Amino acid sequence: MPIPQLSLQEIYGDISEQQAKRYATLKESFTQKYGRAPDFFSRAPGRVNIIGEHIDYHGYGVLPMSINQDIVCAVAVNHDKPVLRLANTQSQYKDFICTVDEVAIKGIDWHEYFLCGWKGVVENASLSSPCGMDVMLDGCVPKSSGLSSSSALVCCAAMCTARANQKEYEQVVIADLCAKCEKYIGTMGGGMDQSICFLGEVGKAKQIEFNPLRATTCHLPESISFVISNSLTEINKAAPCSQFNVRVVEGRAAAQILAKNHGLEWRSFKKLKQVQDALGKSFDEMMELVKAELEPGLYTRQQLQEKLEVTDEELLSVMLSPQTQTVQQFNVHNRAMHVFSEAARVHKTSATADASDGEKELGRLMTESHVSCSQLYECSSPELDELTAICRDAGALGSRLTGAGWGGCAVSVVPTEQLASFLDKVRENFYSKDPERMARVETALFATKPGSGAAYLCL
Ligand code: NG1
Repeated sequence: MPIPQLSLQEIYGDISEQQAKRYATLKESFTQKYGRAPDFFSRAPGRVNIIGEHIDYHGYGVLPMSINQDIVCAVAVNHDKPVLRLANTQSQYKDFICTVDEVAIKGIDWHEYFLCGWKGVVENASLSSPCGMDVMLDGCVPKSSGLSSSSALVCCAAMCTARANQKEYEQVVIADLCAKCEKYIGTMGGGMDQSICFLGEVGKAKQIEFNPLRATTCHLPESISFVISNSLTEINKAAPCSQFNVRVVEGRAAAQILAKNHGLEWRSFKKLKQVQDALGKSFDEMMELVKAELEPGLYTRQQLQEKLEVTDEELLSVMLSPQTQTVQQFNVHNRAMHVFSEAARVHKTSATADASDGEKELGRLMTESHVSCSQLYECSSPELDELTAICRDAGALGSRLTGAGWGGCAVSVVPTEQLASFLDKVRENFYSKDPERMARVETALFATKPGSGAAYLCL
């Protein structure tokens, strides 16, 4: 399916006064800034991941939904001058300008995420002389909070570039392309965020599988609501040697040791799912192998070399990425246990979600996922542990961190009839005790529903 062109109503349902004002202001700011009206608008949503954390980059399926919080770009094409001019409605994000042959991604400023999407399309479509664009961006996905603001920006930029250069993409093709080009920024992530961004649908959570990329609707119980709560601490997963990138290579190390133990061509194994597929074993059997064959605790670089019978140089080339060349210690046992158990939880969720009592099972699996993220994957934070505990005490059937973690948001599943009292209790017990948290509670704590995927807008 190509990227659709939708009306505001098709995207948001009833259009609030606030939303109508937002689009009018964006149009006006664009015209003021560039002295002409925009030619078109692109819109890409953030997402919340219900379950399946840190397993997409190991090849496993995940269960996210797109949300109404999004990034919108107003765009006019520069046919006669090959210049990119980028501006943001939020003044803390500075203007950026360059010619199309000067594009360079050197850091992690907001405009560099835009350039990732631009570069992805330009390379994929082999555009030898891409046109210039004037762009004004307006975003309301909280940044670095696990709701995929970075991918929404990359995907939106790719859509702008495609339309400005008269290229049409199928949703799965551009999703795949965006997963690859976001890596220019320095993260080694999987494809969950870009996939749900394009494949999300109003009212539907999606089970996303990779290789080949596909999405099926997961029917969730009618009686529940999802609530996002932000711990109001941020992470930067793009930094070199960030914990995120370290986790990617720890999983890869586990995959390579297991592959070598079983006489496989271990150098070609980069993801844990590849090993499971090659061995033809169930999740439980893979967890047994992890217990039997990987040492709990940390492997030093020396120990990894001995295990794999390679030199440090070879370790650098077959296992470590440019971002993780200096990592010295690897917890392969716990990371692999998390990945196999979490992938199994995604399967259980989609198998049981619409059964009678499915909501209780979903809650239980979500809480189990949080414990695994916190204890085995070590991607939680004191604030997220506190917040998810408060959410469970407030009546959530289950609560877990969502997205990369180490800060950012939690997602809770709550019986809809208890939603109001749940929100009151979380406001009281997590936010109201701290004036800084309380000042941000309106945008930090909210119920959410599956929203529309990415679209061009008819306004
Ligand atoms: P967020 O929440 O946007 O930081 C990241 C990765 C996902 C996935 C999750 C953890 C990117 C762009 N996103 O998401 O692919 O691995 O962490 O489940 O790298």
